[in-house]
Amino acid sequence: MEYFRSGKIAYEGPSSVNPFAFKFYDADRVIHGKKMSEQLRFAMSWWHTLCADGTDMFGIGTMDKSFGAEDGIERSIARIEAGFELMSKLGVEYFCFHDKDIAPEGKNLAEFSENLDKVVPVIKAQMKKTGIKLLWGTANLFNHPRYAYGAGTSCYADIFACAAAQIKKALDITIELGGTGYVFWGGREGYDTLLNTDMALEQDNMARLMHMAVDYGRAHGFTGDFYIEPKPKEPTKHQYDFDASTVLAFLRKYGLEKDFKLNIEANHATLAGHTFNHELCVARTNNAFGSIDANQGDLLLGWDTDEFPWNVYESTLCMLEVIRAGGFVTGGLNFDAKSRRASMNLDDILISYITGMDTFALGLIKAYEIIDDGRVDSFIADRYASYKEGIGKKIVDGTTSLEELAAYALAGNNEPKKVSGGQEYLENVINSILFNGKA
Ligand code: XLS
Ligand code: CA
Ligand code: CA
Repeated sequence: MEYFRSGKIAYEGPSSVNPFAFKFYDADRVIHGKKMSEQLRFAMSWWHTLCADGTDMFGIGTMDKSFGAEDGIERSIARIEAGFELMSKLGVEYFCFHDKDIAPEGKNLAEFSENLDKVVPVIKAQMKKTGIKLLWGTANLFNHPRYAYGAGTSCYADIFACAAAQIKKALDITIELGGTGYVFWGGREGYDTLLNTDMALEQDNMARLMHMAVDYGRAHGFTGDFYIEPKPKEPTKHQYDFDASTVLAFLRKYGLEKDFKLNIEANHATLAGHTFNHELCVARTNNAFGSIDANQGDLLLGWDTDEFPWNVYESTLCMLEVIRAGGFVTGGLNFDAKSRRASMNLDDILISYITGMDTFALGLIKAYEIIDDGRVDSFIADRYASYKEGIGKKIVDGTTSLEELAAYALAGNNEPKKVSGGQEYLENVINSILFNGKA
């Protein structure tokens, strides 16, 4: 049975008008010594793609995600078939899942666990058949009413234990399926009012849970990375994992920095009042760059819209950071994105992925062009050249003091430098590269 009516999506080049073809993503094209597919490591998000039906605060679902099957295990299995068909047709080589996406929750945690045991072998067989791999797994610790006050940060120890049980199982599955990452996104790990919240205990407990996950994972053969995915708000007013810097401080406070890296999501960066590339740069310069949830928000809306990315400026600046970080190791570009509620057909899903993949393929091509062009990097190098010699070198080498610097400045080296910061020049350079007609 086939769910998606298109055949395998082919690369047809920038002049193609076929919506079911890639214009820029050419999986086997080698750029800077490595295939595009190996550099981009695209992943499908199970939840948005196979489960979300367009339900929002104001209305019921608009999309049929039953895949012709009754609710229950049969539907989970139909979703597996549809998901692997979609990934194979698109040439998406990885997927990401929450426990709750792949099996029905049943009446209680024990039944959920049994249901998971029924579907995991089916996923494994499809992985073997298609060669598609698991990028990362996670536990959904935010949907069930038991997690209304948080999971690892719940005020109730029994609920903390439920979270631990779900994490253990999701880690078992991640290991079983050979996943290279395990994500903590703190869905309800935050608070709405400090009037009822013991912030210190909640954060200590969250760290305790993460340490237990690391100990368990490492003892059971998980060699990949644990990731924290920052997000500033939604669903709680104040999420503990606010942004990359906040998460780094947390990891270091609790001695978790060796096992954890960051999973940066574009839409979460903008919700935190940052650019996407700011968050990536913070991760990279702290040796904590791990993976990316590729999507985009709408700057006119203050919430997490999880749109498929089509902004090539953003994808270019993102890929520039990824290249500077040395590329993905365990991570990849997971499309944590959904077609709009009014884009309700299965064709829309295909077109959404094609657009997202092309956007990042073009971003990769253009990021390398910016590097090869050299004007941006040499501008930055010139701008900081005073730290390469003389007093600047002494500052960088740590061989000077406040007294020496004061004497240096008072001796007359204190005039403002009327040198342009060059922002408009550099923006001009970026546009000239983006629109040079090469791709
Ligand atoms: C929600 C998050 C979530 C995580 C995984 O905003 O993006 O989907 O990526 O739990
Ligand atoms: Ca995400
Ligand atoms: Ca999101």
